[in-house]
Amino acid sequence: MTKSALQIARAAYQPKLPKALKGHVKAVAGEATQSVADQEAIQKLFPNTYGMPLIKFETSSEATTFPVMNVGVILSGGQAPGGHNVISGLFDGIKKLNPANKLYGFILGPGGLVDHNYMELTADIIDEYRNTGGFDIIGSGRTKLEKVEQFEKGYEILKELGIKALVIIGGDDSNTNACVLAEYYAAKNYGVQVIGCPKTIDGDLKNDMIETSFGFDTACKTYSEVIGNIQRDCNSARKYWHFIKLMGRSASHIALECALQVQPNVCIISEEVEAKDMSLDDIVTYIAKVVADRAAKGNNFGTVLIPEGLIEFIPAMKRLIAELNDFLATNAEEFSHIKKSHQRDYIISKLSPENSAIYASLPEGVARQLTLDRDPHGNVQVSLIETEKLLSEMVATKLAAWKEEGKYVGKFAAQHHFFGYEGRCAAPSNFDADYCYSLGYAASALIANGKTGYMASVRNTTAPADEWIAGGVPITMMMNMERRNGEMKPVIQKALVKLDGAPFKAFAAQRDHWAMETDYVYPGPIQYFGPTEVCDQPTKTLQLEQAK
Ligand code: FBP
Repeated sequence: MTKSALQIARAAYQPKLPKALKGHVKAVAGEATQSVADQEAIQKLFPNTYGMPLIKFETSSEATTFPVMNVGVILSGGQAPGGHNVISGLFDGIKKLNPANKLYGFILGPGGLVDHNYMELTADIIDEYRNTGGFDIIGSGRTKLEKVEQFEKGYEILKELGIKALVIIGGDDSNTNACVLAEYYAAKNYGVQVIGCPKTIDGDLKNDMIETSFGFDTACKTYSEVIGNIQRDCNSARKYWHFIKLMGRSASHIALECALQVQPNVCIISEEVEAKDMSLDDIVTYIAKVVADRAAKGNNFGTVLIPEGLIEFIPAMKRLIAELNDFLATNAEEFSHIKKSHQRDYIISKLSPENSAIYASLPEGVARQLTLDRDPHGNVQVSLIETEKLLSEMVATKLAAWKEEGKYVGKFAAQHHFFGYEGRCAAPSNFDADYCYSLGYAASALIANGKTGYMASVRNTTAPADEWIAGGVPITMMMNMERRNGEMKPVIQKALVKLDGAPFKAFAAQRDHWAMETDYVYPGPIQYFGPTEVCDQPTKTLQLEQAK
């Protein structure tokens, strides 16, 4: 691998660990736990892993000897900065338990376990990847581990390699499946522990015990750097409105964090749109009003942040998409015979009056995306909808109408951006480098203590790393029952933006000021070397949530 100068210098960085994980470690059990909801149903489904206590690690004066055991690791789902450090923390942790322990990585996600596709991760390999972004050390994948046949196929290879513990690094769905697997292996007495680690740039795997998912910090800082650069460009040329869509499949944590970092003129929060039952037209009117008000002051420029998942949070759009899904599923044959040029009118004539009117109001390209691009289950691929273009086109139309009515005097020219993939494999910030290494190390301590069905946790993360609290949380504690594909399933509750939470309140208190004034903040690139206030700040979200 040809390395950049930063990669070479960064390889020497020694991630910080919480004090309790530095020497000999003992696990202290807390109170027994309960699931966040649906206790009876979850307990029934997880008789072997329900109700376990919270675990906190503390420094011990006694050294313990551990027998040799091999460990497996899987990276699951979308990439998030810091995954390599979870693996290096896990590697260093298990080698400290017993230098003869081996770590095996399953290739390209959970599929690697089922297909027996693996590699041993030796010290030389690990050293190549310390403090780097990406998941390329073993690759990732989105295969869902949920069927008994997959669990059994997995067990075959675990047994063959002498693997006694499996660490699954993933988001809410992957950790839900990790918990189901832990329960299955426990019920079968297979002697394989399963431990989860909280990953996703989306920031939606968090709760009272998991303060943040790893990767959120670096991804948001990367997006905020480029949004800041765009804002400076836009404040220099003063001729464009930039419509910027930000990744985050469902929750708006990324958009909100970026807004707190860069102070844009507009940021839409999907959870608020849903709570206020806003229509697409309400959102367009809100943006157009900011554009018109700024134009009245001679400012024909600005920035608009849009969360990726917005469309599905607009109640009326949700209803339209549901009707389209049903209609096209039952009338696929007839629809396939309609000439392309007549398809739009055909759909308009078939939908219910409310949905038909919304569909007719959509720009041609978006209407087409809603009827053409469907996933293998026949559903609209919402992430392919270019919401940033949809909104800017509709804002332009509204402004043109207002101009005719004499309500708007100004020029409107838009640029469009989508920031997502460029943040998922960035070199981890100091926060993510330390947090991930600590999570991996905590996972090794959970393994050493014979735990299964736990997620590694590191808390008190706005304090210096030395004071972080490492431990484990029973995954069943985070679960509730939700309807998935028509069936009630146990799943980890997804954390959406809380409208009564401190980060949203801080944003809502300032957004009117940011809309009218050009009060942009330019965060600049992530810094790895230098003053601690520049290099080690956690996200604004964490700082606001943890503020006492
Ligand atoms: P995870 O939840 O698996 O971490 O992935 C999150 C994410 O990055 C979303 O923000 C985005 O919508 C999605 O993955 C994109 O998925 P893909 O990489 O399959 O295009």
